[in-house]
Amino acid sequence: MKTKLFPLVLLGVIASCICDAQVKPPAPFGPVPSENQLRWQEMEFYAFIHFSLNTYTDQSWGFGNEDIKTFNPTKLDAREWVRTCKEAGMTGVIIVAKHHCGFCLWPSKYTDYSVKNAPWKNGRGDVVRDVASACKEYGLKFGVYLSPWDRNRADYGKPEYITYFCNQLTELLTNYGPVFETWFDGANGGTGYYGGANEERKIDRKTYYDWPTTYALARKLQPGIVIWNDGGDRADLRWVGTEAGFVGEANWSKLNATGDVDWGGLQFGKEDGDAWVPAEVNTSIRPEWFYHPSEDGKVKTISQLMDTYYNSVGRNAPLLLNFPIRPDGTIHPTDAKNAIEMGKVIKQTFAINLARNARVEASNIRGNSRAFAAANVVDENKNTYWATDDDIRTASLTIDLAQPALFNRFMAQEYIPLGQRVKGFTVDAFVDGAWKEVARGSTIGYKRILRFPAVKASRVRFNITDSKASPVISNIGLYNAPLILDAPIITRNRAGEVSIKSGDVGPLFYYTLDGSTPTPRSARFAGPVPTSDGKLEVKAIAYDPATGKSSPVTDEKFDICRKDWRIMDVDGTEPYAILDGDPGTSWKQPKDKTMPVDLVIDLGSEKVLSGFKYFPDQGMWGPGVIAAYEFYVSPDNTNWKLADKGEFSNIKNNRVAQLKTFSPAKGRYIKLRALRNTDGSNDVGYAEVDVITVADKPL
Ligand code: FUL
Repeated sequence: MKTKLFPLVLLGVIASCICDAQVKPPAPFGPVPSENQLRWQEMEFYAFIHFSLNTYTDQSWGFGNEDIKTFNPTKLDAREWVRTCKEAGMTGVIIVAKHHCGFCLWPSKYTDYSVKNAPWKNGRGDVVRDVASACKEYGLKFGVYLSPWDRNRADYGKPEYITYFCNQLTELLTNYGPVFETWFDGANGGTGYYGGANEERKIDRKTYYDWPTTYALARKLQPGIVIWNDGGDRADLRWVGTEAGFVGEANWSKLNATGDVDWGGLQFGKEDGDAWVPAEVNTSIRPEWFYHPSEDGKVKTISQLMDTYYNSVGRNAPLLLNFPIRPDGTIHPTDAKNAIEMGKVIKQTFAINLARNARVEASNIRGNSRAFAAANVVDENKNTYWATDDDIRTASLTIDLAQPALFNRFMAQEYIPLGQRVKGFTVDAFVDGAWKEVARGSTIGYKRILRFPAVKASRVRFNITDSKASPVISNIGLYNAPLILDAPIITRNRAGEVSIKSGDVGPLFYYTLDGSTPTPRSARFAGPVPTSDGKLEVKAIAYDPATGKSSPVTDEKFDICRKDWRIMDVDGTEPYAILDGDPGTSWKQPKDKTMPVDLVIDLGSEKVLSGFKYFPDQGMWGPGVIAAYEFYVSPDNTNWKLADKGEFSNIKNNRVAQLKTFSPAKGRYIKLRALRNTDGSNDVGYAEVDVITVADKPL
């Protein structure tokens, strides 16, 4: 019997091999990445470094006439920078070799406006070389940013400048070893020093730089390079239309090869684009790109950084995170610490894939072939994938974890060498005998990660609900991320409803309204909490049910509810952003106003006031931060009494909420008069304005 069975089994194996061999892989769908783009996409997380004469002048954009003699970073150690990047889990570094001011961090042969004439190392330093060598030493890839706009050059705007630009590019792409990426920033503000001309120069962004020739040069000198460009001709990578650190929830790695791209195209890509142009999210660890001492208190926290990570790497776009260098040549310790901590959180989060080698069943397998089996998604091999028959557009995988496991992150990857296909999916967990949806998304691309509150289940279902062609999935991951338990943020909107949130997805929030300390036995926040019109104290904690750990307590005190307030002499609803309780939204006075600029508010009824709060706009450009003020109170919007006047000291350096108190004054109308802002212009903006009332106290 045995002897007879053996040849049969063998025959079966041979037959199935033949069958496997006969099932062809899916044909590529639409545009696909080049090898360089693929290699780049897998880098996922790498650094930008901004350092120039701006660092010494506290500017964002140098004019082009800044004094080289200021450049003396006595403690510069590029190995330290790169070590920080490596510890943060980054895979490369892009150094800003020349920013818009034209100053070169390498001793270019073609200009005197470079490190060779700086006091640093007696003119013998080369920051670009130091970074390239350190990258080599630590195994990180090296890239360069070379600003096309050059405010120093007399020939900027003329054809000669293009020769100069290409000469510089040649230096950078020849003398420093392999370069993985080059960045051609499209910013151009027009005005500049331009060799002493001090004028405005306009160029035609589409034709002036002759991008086809420049790209060809870059590719000839560095065959492995990817080119980033947000203007001009289509390059290998695209900007996402914001420097705030996110790409769209739907993110197609495609655009059309020609034609202008609108903001939506940058954020979301083009579903039916004919060229592979993936997104890169670039953002700084602080609000600005260059170092400003005033931002020392504004370094992104771990939960903000992780949010950025999920909104970039978790949405199919590598993250380019910037470190501004200080005048002494070092990275500020807070920036380094937070980046390294972020790297640790990423490592911990994705250390154990609970789905690895789990049993997986698919609703359809391409030709029933083992080559395209469901198990390929849990083998953690980027070169194998699960594929379906060609006519399939919806399909599902059921993952059996054998044991119930707790998880709060889902990761999926498409096999992008065959194009980007999926346009909708859901994730279900089998809980209490029924399937429950825990997360949903639209596109996947190279990598998609979804966050959701932790769920315990032994079976998970991944449903592709819509796809442009038969789905091809290379990897699936399930993880249990440690929650980041920041003290929660408590806000109260104009209607008086209280909301509680924190940077992470998953913590539960418990709160009290009676001044007592919240615990996991207090009221659980499940949506906006209506409150009465009066003063209110809310205390809250974030809580991780899996570990039983709590965050520090946030204790927020609110004054009267602002629902009856009316902002006088303004149009539309936008001004009410300053009463919505959200410091992230703001309103600016119309441009035609000149100082002093008044904001008048009708409180709806008479109140006894003893102070006010002003939260300045946190935005980067022209926020109109009030530096000197007067505050008036009136019973009738006609007769005004000055209640307080003064300055918001240090508001330029530290844009935090300002609280001013004064002797009680009765009135129904208030007027916040801006006398001067922090930059000497007429801009006036507000994120929030509030009052302090004296409860039922007769004057
Ligand atoms: C922008 C520039 O203008 C900024 O200064 C910075 O270099 C950033 C990365 O790109 O467009």
